[in-house]
Amino acid sequence: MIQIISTKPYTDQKMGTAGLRKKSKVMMQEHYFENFLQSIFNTINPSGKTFIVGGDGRFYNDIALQKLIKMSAANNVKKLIIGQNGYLSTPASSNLILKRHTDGGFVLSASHNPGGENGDFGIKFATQTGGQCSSQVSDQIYANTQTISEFKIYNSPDIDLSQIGLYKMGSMEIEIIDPIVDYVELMKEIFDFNLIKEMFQKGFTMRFDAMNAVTGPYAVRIFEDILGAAKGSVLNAVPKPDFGGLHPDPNLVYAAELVKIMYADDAPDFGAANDGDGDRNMILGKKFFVTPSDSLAILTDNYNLIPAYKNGIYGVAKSMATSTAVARVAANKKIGYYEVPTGWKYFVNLMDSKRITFCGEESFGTGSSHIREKDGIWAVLFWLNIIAATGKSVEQITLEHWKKYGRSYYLRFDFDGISTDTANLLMKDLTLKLPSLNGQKINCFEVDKAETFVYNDPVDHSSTTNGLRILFADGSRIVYRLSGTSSSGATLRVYIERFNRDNLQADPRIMVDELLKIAMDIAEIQQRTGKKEADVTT
Ligand code: G16
Repeated sequence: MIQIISTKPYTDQKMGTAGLRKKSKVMMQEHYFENFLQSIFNTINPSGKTFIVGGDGRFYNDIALQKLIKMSAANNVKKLIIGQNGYLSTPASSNLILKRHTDGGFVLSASHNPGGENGDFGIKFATQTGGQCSSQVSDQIYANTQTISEFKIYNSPDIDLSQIGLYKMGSMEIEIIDPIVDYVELMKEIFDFNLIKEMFQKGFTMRFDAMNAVTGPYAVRIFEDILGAAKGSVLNAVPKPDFGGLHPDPNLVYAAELVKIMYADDAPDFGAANDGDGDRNMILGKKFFVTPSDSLAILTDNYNLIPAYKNGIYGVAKSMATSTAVARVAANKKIGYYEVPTGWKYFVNLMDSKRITFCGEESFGTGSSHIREKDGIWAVLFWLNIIAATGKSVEQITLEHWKKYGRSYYLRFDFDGISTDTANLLMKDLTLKLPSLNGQKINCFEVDKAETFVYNDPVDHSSTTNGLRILFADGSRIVYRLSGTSSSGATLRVYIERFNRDNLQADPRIMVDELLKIAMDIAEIQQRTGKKEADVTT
């Protein structure tokens, strides 16, 4: 029953920030998916192991899942635990890896990238930690893709994934499970569901935009069925292979329907959105947006309001590019504080070694050590729990936070679709230029430090470089990075932060404008890319 099929390597199967992400049509090339999966198997030896499997329901999920099942059977995997209909959000998958003590898992998703035949497809591979594999492992997998000559696949009809139950393919067991139930149980252990329920009974209103992606069924079950939010509070609740044409990235640009509702005069009390695979979140109040960096700081400052954290938290971490708002909270609370490269995988060692409980990133990700991935619905429930416990609005909570700690005005500017060569040369030249900026005064900003960011992991002692940063004496910062999640070409990200202790309600765009000009000049962005301004600002 096991077929051994000859194949030839593809040269472009290097994982980025979070797994392998490509255009769907690239992924659909002959043996492309099979080569990559067999390379993972060749690296980790899956014999006798158990994996959690699911996806965000995007185009090609159904076909890729059947390939994954058949290749697992042929590679002697002991058992696959699969979400019904192939659905599992990234956080639900991480939870199951830990809860069922499996050897890892696969989520078929390109996360916040658009789906469909002309969109993107991806594969996230997690280890038994519940977090995505380390760069060392992904380097080995990539090396394997460069020499692969054959893959193994079981010759068998497709498995029907619509029915919960136990099945077999050869000697491999297949368990099809409800993708939601274990996740709901976990959320109930963390948050005060009764308190939130009472708030909805008293007339509190919310909208959650699932963006036609995987969190729809989770959100309907939790917010509407269990907590009692009004029916219809969850928008775009049915996962669709092309996300109904939406770009499932929960930010002010792409979650346009929700933003329109939340900025209307009759806006509900609370708004939130999640991305394709449910690990990102955006938080909105009435005509009010909370940046992900501020959200991390506010959640950390209010940990004592949440049942699971009320006895204390270990510490907090952020990606370097994320604003420094949470650093001030950590200093005030006297808890550990860490800055890591972009990529949730860098938080895993810190969580496993109990150095941190919370972590977050500017890219709309927040989470805690309840799992080893960022968690969109967790962040929404955290906010609902704070609102229920304090009786304050999103805006009030945020304004009070700024009054206590000052405000980091923060925006990210993305320059998309640059040729890889242009982007790499820009970063290389900028790296060489940075030391000459040290101590210089640019307009009214004095450069304190200009450097390549180097992260030395305190647990496994690995060293990673990620991005360039210019730190100014007044606490402002400019950070440059190339995205590791583009499916083609390069995206240059420029992150600007300007700290202010007193002027708390200005327009962020105006506040960061001068620094943006400085950032564009220093990196010669217009001369090198032809772009006068960013394609997307978040
Ligand atoms: C992934 C990673 C995040 C990262 C984000 C953006 O998120 O898990 O850690 O912040 O990509 O990365 P980049 O700036 O390199 O594009 P997701 O939600 O896409 O899996």
